[in-house]
Amino acid sequence: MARLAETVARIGAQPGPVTLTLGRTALLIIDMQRDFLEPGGFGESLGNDVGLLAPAIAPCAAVLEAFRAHGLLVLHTREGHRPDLADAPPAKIDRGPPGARIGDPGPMGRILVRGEPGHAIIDALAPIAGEPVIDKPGKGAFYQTDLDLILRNRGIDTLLVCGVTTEVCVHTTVREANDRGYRAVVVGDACASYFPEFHQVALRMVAAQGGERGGIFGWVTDSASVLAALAAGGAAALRTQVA
Ligand code: TIU
Repeated sequence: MARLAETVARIGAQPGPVTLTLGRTALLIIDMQRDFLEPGGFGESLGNDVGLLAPAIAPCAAVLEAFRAHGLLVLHTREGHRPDLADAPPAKIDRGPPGARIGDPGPMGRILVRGEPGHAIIDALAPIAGEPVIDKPGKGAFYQTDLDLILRNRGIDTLLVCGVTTEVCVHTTVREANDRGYRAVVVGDACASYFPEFHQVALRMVAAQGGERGGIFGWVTDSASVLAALAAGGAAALRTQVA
């Protein structure tokens, strides 16, 4: 009996379509936390307009819903630090303005500290049981985390990557994934940046220098293409089951 997990899907992407096995593919949602998306958190403390990240929420939610509906693996990351800040590099703490640095009290609790309200993933994308949440101290989701171990244990070879911000934590994670042998597919409209031009260029950088087998760091697609591919894959698996 054919299962969706064994189904091969083809997603329209740049620099060309990407073919993947659904059961070896995971959705990785990067840092969709209140601290980055809502006023009073880390993103705003760095001088950013957090409203610029809002357009990524609905596409992210749509892809998340489709992955859940198909029973595919979803993982979430959160950037943040231990309450004692023992894992926060002094250079990173010093970057913020006095009074609004990592660990300082803000409207959503201590800025970028685990367990505080601002550290939580926004309600619209809240993790559910069975979805690993990776707490990371840095920009990259592989740095000082057990993400690689979890992905290898699940037989994952391809990551669909959504989240914020495109050129910072999404890009760092995609680069780390690429060096570790994973295929990365960035869902462009499900990512956002405080700097729209950085968002655009970051996406172009992923798909540049590419050919039929992807760009230098992977592929760039959009949420509509992912939904279409999953719907077609689900239908194909069902047809094989019925036959
Ligand atoms: N500042 C900025 O654009 N991003 C970060 O600090 N972290 C993430 O991107 N998650």
